[in-house]
Amino acid sequence: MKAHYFLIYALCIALLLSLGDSAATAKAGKDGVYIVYMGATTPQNGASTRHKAQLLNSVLKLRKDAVVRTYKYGISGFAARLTAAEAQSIAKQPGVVSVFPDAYYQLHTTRSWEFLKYETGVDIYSDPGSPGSTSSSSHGSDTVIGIIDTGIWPESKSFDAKSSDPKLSSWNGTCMTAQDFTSTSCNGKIIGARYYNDPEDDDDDDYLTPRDFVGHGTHVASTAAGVEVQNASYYGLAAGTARGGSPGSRIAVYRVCTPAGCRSSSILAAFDDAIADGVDVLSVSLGASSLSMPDFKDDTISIGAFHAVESGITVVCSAGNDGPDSATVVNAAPWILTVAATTIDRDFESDVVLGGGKVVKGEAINFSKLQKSPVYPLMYGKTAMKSDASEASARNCISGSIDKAKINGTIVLCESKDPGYSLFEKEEEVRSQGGVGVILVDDLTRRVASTFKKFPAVVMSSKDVPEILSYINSTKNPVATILPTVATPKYKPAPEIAYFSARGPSQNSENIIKPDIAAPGVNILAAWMGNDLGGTPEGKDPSMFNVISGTSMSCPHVSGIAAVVKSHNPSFGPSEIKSAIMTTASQLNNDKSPITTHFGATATPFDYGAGEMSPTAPLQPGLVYETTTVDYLNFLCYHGYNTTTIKLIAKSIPPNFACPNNSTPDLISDINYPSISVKLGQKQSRNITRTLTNVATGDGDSSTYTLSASVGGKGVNVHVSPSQLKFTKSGQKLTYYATFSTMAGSSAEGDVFGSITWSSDKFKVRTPFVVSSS
Ligand SMILES: *[C@@H]1O[C@H](CO)[C@@H](O)[C@H](O)[C@H]1NC(C)=O
Ligand SMILES: *[C@@H]1O[C@H](CO)[C@@H](O)[C@H](O)[C@H]1NC(C)=O
Ligand SMILES: *[C@@H]1O[C@H](CO)[C@@H](O)[C@H](O)[C@H]1NC(C)=O
Ligand SMILES: *[C@@H]1O[C@H](CO)[C@@H](O)[C@H](O)[C@H]1NC(C)=O
Ligand SMILES: *[C@@H]1O[C@H](CO)[C@@H](O)[C@H](O)[C@H]1NC(C)=O
Ligand SMILES: *[C@@H]1O[C@H](CO)[C@@H](O)[C@H](O)[C@H]1NC(C)=O
Ligand SMILES: *[C@@H]1O[C@H](CO)[C@@H](O)[C@H](O)[C@H]1NC(C)=O
Ligand SMILES: CC(=O)N[C@H]1CO[C@H](CO)[C@@H](O)[C@@H]1O
Repeated sequence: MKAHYFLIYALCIALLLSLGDSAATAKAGKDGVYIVYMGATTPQNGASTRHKAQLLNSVLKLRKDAVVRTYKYGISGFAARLTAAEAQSIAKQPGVVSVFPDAYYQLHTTRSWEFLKYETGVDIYSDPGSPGSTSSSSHGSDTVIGIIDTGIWPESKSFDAKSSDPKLSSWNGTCMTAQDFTSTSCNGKIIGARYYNDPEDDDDDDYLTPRDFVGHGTHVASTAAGVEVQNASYYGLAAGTARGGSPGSRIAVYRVCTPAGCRSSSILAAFDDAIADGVDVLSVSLGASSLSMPDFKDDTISIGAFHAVESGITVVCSAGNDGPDSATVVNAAPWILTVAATTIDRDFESDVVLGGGKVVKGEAINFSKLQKSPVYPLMYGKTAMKSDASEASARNCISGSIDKAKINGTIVLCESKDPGYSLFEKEEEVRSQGGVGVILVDDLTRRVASTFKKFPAVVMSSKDVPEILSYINSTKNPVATILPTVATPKYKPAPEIAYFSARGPSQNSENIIKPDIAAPGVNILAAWMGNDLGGTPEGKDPSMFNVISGTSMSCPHVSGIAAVVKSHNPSFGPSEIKSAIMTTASQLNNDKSPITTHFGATATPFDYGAGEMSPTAPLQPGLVYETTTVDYLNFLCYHGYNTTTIKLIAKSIPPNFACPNNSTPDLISDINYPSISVKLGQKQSRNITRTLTNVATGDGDSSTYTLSASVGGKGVNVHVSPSQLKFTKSGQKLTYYATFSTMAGSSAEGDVFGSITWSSDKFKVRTPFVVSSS
């Protein structure tokens, strides 16, 4: 043991010396797997290839099994077991952009990964039918959607192949097989499958397969590209036809997560492979935590997405579930299409009937067998207090606070004044102490169906509690029952921003609005795995569909539509597809009122970007904002990277490219992005440039667009010039200027939102903006 350590120490010194860097000192950071990112693979650039070979050699000399992964197709670099000191030393070598520890990224379901593990399952999805229902299933068969996730359950009906599907000549991927995943699992609908082992998980051997042992990846894949399946339901609930946003698209699976988590080194390998395989769209429903948000060059999703987008792949990512706090959005690089989550017009209603017949509405999914008439004693948690517990804990039904003798056979009402405890812990307390049902109070999750399976549980808003309490007070023997869950359609208002959906502005760059777009992510019904790991209720067979929530679920809705847009407009690159989806979004709900947040406030671009995605309008956007690779490189300049670093990152770069000498984050506002974020600060005004490209063909190609601009707050003015854009042919570009200024005499405070809309007789092209004065 000692000798072994000594050897490593000696080699470590040798490395430091051979790399010629005696100044390197170990900063905070642990020994472990590090990702060494070396920018783009540029075969024409001999220096980069040579640097990588030299570095790999010196790392292999350290420990012969040090290198756990190499990136080579679209991304240059490797992942290796290193000490913190070695990692620091490597970071200073020529050709290296960044070195950062391999980390676990989280799936963006509303329940934490820990909970999924603990409960083995459930609680994710929505209705793939709703947004894509207008796209013809014959379309999109020429597109491939790559899913970077937990794998797939290939036997699901959602992935049935059609014999008419032609072979895709452009496809360069592979189908990695395993004992439980044979070559027939790649059936023409699923055309690629890869898996990545976890370099630091010893139990990983069970997961050397593309098969899904979590359910999340199957759900995401079927939402993006599932074929039509009739009679889909979750044990009879939400019954209907399930289909993905682009039912004709092929699916390529990149299984980077195991039940232990999703390794960022694996995620980067999946991006690298997907670039070589030839996918059109990548759907990524996971990300780093908003609490430890890495910068762009230390985040494998940001890095992988940059190279994918440079290769023409549209990358769609979930915004994260750390809302509703401000500045929680992740996956916020400008080359990513970042997706927030909204509710759909379906409620999973489970009502409480009080003695006397009064009905109080709640929400949940449960599988118990209570009678329909209110015959069960109803008790307030406080009344069931154990003698040694505090009143506050009993009111909230916190573990150990409820007296078994008091609640036998009763339904218990538990408040939620203690956010430290989950609804499931409270349900567990009542269930384990002999209650027959539980009424939980939670204003946030009221519209998000929690699945309690075996136990009658219902979640309701705090505004309904006084009614129940006064009923309990008014009678000597209060009784109640909990009714079966029914899925009620046409719920209004919808959409609404889901409480958990992560909010802008981005911590990394306030001068780009994030998220970009919103899509359904609450109570989504989609395919599930056919084993018992997914939380099968007692006494039931596994359901091949499940209802779960999260930005994980909204992301593939957008991925599906991105594939349909690509199929209809093969010449569109990722930025045109993004622009088409953003400029055609809607800001109204099914009451024809402005979409609101969960709390009833009018939603802003920091909640939903450009708005709720339209499933059809993006197919013909009229005009688009093109954002080029050079725009993204300028973004990196303004963000603070230097020319040397940026030249490593880009695959193709104009020979004379240099960061402007006056690079500041303020200049980011001028990047040709489909939304506008301006910081006025002490400045009186700021003049922004945008360029639109005419992509209409046929008789729409010669159109005049007229301007309308609106400002939703006080103290800020916007002046746009010119006020008309006259396009005479397809492909033509025209520029406009928008000048934002503070109004004389008024002091604008905080953020002022608004929009600039260009309308022709056929198309409407809307661009949201935010002006922040602080
Ligand atoms: C759907 O379910 C209903 C009732 O369970 C049944 O009558 C019908 O045949 C089913 N349809 C299909 C296509 O399976
Ligand atoms: C196809 O994939 C292989 C590796 O899997 C790669 O070497 C090759 O460059 C890829 N071809 C294209 C056209 O990307
Ligand atoms: C709970 O009530 C049932 C009958 O309703 C009874 O059989 C059981 O013994 C009671 N348990 C306790 C712990 O009081
Ligand atoms: C119920 O009665 C208790 C006292 O018995 C009182 O503190 C409480 O405010 C009453 N609640 C309602 C909703 O009337
Ligand atoms: C560019 O930035 C990198 C990383 O911050 C730094 O190591 C390098 O010295 C810089 N190069 C120049 C020319 O400033
Ligand atoms: C930046 O400044 C240097 C000298 O300080 C000058 O040589 C160079 O041309 C400038 N570059 C740009 C893009 O203005
Ligand atoms: C904004 O900038 C453009 C180009 O520099 C210029 O033509 C235009 O007059 C400016 N507008 C205002 C109001 O300053
Ligand atoms: C979906 C489902 O099975 N819901 C059940 C919820 O609980 C009631 C009884 O309280 C059952 O009747 C429902 O079937």
